[in-house]
Amino acid sequence: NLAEFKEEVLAAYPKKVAKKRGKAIVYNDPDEIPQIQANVRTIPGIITQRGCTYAGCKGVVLGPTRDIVNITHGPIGCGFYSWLTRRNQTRPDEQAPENFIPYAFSTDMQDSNIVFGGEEKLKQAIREAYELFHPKAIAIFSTCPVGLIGDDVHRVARHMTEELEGKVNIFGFSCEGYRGVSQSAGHHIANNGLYKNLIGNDDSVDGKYKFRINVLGEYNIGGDAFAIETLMDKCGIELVATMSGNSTKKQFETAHTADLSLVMCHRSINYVAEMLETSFGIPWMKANFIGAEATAKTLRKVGKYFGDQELIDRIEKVIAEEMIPVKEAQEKALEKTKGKLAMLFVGGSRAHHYQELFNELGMTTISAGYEFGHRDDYEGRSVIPSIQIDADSRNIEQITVKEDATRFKPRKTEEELKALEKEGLEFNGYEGMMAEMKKGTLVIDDLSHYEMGKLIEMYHPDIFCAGIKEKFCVQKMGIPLKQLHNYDYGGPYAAFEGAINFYKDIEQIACCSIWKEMKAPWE
Ligand code: ICS
Repeated sequence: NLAEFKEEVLAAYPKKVAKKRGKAIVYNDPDEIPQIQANVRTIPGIITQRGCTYAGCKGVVLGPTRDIVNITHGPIGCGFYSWLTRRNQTRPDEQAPENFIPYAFSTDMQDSNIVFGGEEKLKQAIREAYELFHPKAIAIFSTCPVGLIGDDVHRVARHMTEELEGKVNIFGFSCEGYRGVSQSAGHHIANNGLYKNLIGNDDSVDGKYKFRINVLGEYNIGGDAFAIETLMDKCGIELVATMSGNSTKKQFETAHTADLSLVMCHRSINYVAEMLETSFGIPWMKANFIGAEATAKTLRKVGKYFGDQELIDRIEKVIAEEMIPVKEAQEKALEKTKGKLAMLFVGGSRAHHYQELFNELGMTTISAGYEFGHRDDYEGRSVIPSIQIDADSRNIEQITVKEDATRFKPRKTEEELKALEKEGLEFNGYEGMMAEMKKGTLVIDDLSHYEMGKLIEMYHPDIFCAGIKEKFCVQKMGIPLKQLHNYDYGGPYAAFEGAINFYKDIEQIACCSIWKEMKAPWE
């Protein structure tokens, strides 16, 4: 009985904490979506799943790009812990043979740099990186101490651009860990930086197909972007830019030449989708490649958008072919997975997207939540006007984006967009997690470690999805944990190919009888 959870958990908290946490623990009703508290500061002392603003900017958004040298200005730990733990993959090619992803570039700040300033050390790091690698671009990421002591990474970027005679594009990010309440602030800061420093720098158009799209909010974890690239190629659709899985500097710079943006992870990159529309006239649609049905639906949306019969036929053919092995794998897994229960507490979009895959496995998600999602990620984009802007959000730069004087070109007229909407396409919108969860399920934002333990103790799900910080605590309680950040060692899980991988992996993990033998050390 899920209804007992909230009362029992809140009873253990001090009064003030209970009041605040109470607003973040909500019973769902898809027909009358309740309001949830989200994107507010974590209560000090509570063990949160969240990461920091630096992680969102450097690790998440810029990290997966292979030919930009990303220098962390800060103590070595920040660079080390954002160094490939997310398993974002890349595949160098002739266009961009460089691959800096395996490196962890850091200024390795010491006590003396904190006392006397670290700008000189940063300049030296940039000189060294330039001499060694001659990269096309260098990005600098600020960590907490940089903001606290007042090092100016933007001044250093300007200085070094001059010193290196403009031969390399150098830019900085004020993404100090504490700048926002979570990594979500880092996404926003990164998006602003992409727009100011890269997007639109290169007007060249090449490629083999005439239907040209961007996939935004896809980071190639475990090879997801590879699976999407292969699928697009089969359909005859050009991927101009993926942001930022398996991406290159050039992809960012030419993204404005695409004719449609598909937005996968809205949370991390919606700002870029909007900027591309405002500046260059590229419409955007929410998309999802997690789940076979969702993938088919997304492809059909693209076909409808371009309205080309040849493309539509080709897409249908691909879907029909791909669905054969998908159905086979699904039926096999379903024998064991049907009726099992899942809980998902992940980031800002996967806790929602992965419910699709669990549905395909006949499993029910009885409780889910984001670490750092905003209310619209839960309740749907239509709530945005009613979200109160607080001091923490105001702390993040809002850049003004205008129509590009020469390159703004609406890809569809108002009438064409209206007609497409009539046919069922939705632009600039999306539903949140709650619309797709059952009535009475538990939605919890910024789940605390204590609440996680209670969920498991009270409801014994068959699988718990979260990250490395939770993994072994949960498994010691006898419940298998699947990491949905880096996929443990698995993946890809996107597109048709990924769905098959996921069915197999979940069947193995959630239906393995060994978990019943597990006893916690105190049992
Ligand atoms: Fe988006 Mo981990 Fe993405 Fe999401 Fe984001 Fe992070 Fe990862 Fe998670 C992410 S960008 S790193 S889909 S690839 S910050 S898994 S919101 S928390 S659910």
